[in-house]
Amino acid sequence: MNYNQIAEKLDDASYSAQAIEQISKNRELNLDEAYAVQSISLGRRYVRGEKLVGLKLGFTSKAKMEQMGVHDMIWGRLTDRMHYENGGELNSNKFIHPRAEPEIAFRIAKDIDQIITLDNAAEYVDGLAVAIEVIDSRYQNFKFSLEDVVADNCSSAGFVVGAWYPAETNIRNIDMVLKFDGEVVQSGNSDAILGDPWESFVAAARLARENGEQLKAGAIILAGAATPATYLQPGQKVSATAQGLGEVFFNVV
Ligand code: OOG
Ligand code: MG
Repeated sequence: MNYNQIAEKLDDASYSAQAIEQISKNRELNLDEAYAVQSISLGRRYVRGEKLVGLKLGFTSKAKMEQMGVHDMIWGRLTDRMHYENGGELNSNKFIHPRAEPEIAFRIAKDIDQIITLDNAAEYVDGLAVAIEVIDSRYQNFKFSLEDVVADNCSSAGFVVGAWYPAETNIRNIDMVLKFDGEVVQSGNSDAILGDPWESFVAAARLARENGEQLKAGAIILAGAATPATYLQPGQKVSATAQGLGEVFFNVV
């Protein structure tokens, strides 16, 4: 299989919500090749009219790396079709085996036109929010190598963002909780995310620049989950809170 064929296979799996065998079972991809496949598969979404709205980082916490058995940070692309309203419904038929994880979202204030460091990062952010990411690996049993998951756009499938708070709001060392029907299913602290979620923002800006993705005003960055992810079931109310950032939720139907 060439890159186009792999991208098509992954995109079809996502579109039809049908799991496929891990690419690595039949074809070795290195990391650069896996990102090339991701980029081609996103191209198919753009052709269908989807718009790039931001980037997400993955495996920025030990909790996530250990849950999934991988060892490195990854990044993927978010489109408008993956965005769900706070308080809205998520149709489980559109997913294979969705999981939820609590996240912190950044909203970009102005086009990023220089190298971002911890010192200038806040200038480029006009909103911070608690978010829930819905991940849905296109691979059977939610199992993959690092290259598999990168080719699969890092399992990106959905995201819901809470109310935006000012960029000055503290997001360091805050408690983060994921609840199903009001019961805590995951809890952690934002310092699990690279020691400081702002480091994720800096990393996302660097990765975007290195990969020719322009981060424009209004774009959203997901910093990566602070806790492992949990499988969703129809009928659940899924909510997340982050200390000082309020709550975000959706209902699974
Ligand atoms: C890959 C996505 C990882 C995160 O926040 O660490 C991720 C996966 O676990 O399927 O989104
Ligand atoms: Mg995530």
